[in-house]
Amino acid sequence: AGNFSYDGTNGPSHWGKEYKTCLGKYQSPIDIEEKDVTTMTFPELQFSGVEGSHKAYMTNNGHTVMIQSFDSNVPSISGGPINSTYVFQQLHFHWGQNDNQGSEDLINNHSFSMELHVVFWKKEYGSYDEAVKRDDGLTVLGYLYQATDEPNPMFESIVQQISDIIGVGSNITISDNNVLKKLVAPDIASAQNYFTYRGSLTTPPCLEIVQWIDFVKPQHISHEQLAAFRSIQSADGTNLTHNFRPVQPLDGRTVYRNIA
Ligand code: BO1
Ligand code: ZN
Repeated sequence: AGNFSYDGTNGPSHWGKEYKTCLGKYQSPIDIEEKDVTTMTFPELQFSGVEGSHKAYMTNNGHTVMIQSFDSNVPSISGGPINSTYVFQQLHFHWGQNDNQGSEDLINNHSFSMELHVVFWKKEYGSYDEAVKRDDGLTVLGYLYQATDEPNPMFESIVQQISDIIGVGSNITISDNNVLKKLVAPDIASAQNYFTYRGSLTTPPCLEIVQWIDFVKPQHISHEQLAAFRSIQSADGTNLTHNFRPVQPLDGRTVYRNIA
C-alpha cells in the first residue's frame, strides 16, 4: 500500500485495483464547464488567522511539495458553501511535464500550468485523522496558476528552498514566515469568485469527503519558478516531472458558482 505514481503500472488508471474508492462516482478532479454551472449566492467565505507570521516546514513526500505549520495557531475558514469551521492541515502543489498542463481541475477543458491545494479539516471532528473518516471531513481550496515570464514574488522563498528537498522524505524549515499568509489566501480581493462541488481526494485513497472550492481567477508563476518543482525526486528515484490526476466523470453532480 501507499505506492502510487503518475505513470505506468502504478499510474492513475491502476489506482482502483488497490484503492476501490478511486473508482467511485464522486471523484476529483473534474472538468468544470462554465455553461453547465448553477449560480448561487453563498454566505461570505471567511478566512481567520491568515495574517501574521507562521513557522512552516516543507517536505518532499514523494508525490508533491507539501507545506505544514509548526504553530498551534493555524489559519481556518468558514462560510461560503461550508456550514462550520475548517482548520488548516497542509498545502501542496500539482504540476505538469510542460506549461500546457499541470492543473487537476480544468475550466472549459482548459488546463493551467499548476494548481495549489490548501487542505482544511472540519474542526468539530477534533483532528485531521478523525475528519477523514467523515463524508464532510475536508474542504480543499484550489488555486490555478498560469505560467508567465514574470516571476511571482510569493514563490521566491519556496523555489529557492526546493533545492534542499530534492530527495524523497526531505524536510526543511521555511525561512520566510509569511509563506502561509501568501499561499492560503493569495488573492483575497477575488476570494468570493469561485466554483464549488462535492468530490474526493485526487490521490489514493481517493476518499469522497471533500467540498472543493476552486477560485475562478488564475494566479501566475514564472516558467523558471515552475521548473523548480519538476526537479524533486519521486519514490522510484526519477524526477517528479508531473503529478496531476486526469479528470474524472461528473456523473450528475452539480457544480455551483458563487455570485457575490
Ligand atoms: S488533494 O488535495 O485532493 N490532492 C489531497 C490528497 C490527499 C490528501 C489530502 C489532500 N491527503 C492524504 C494523504 C494520505 C492519507 C490520506 C488520508 O490523505 O496524502 O497519506 O492516507 O488521510
Ligand atoms: Zn492536491
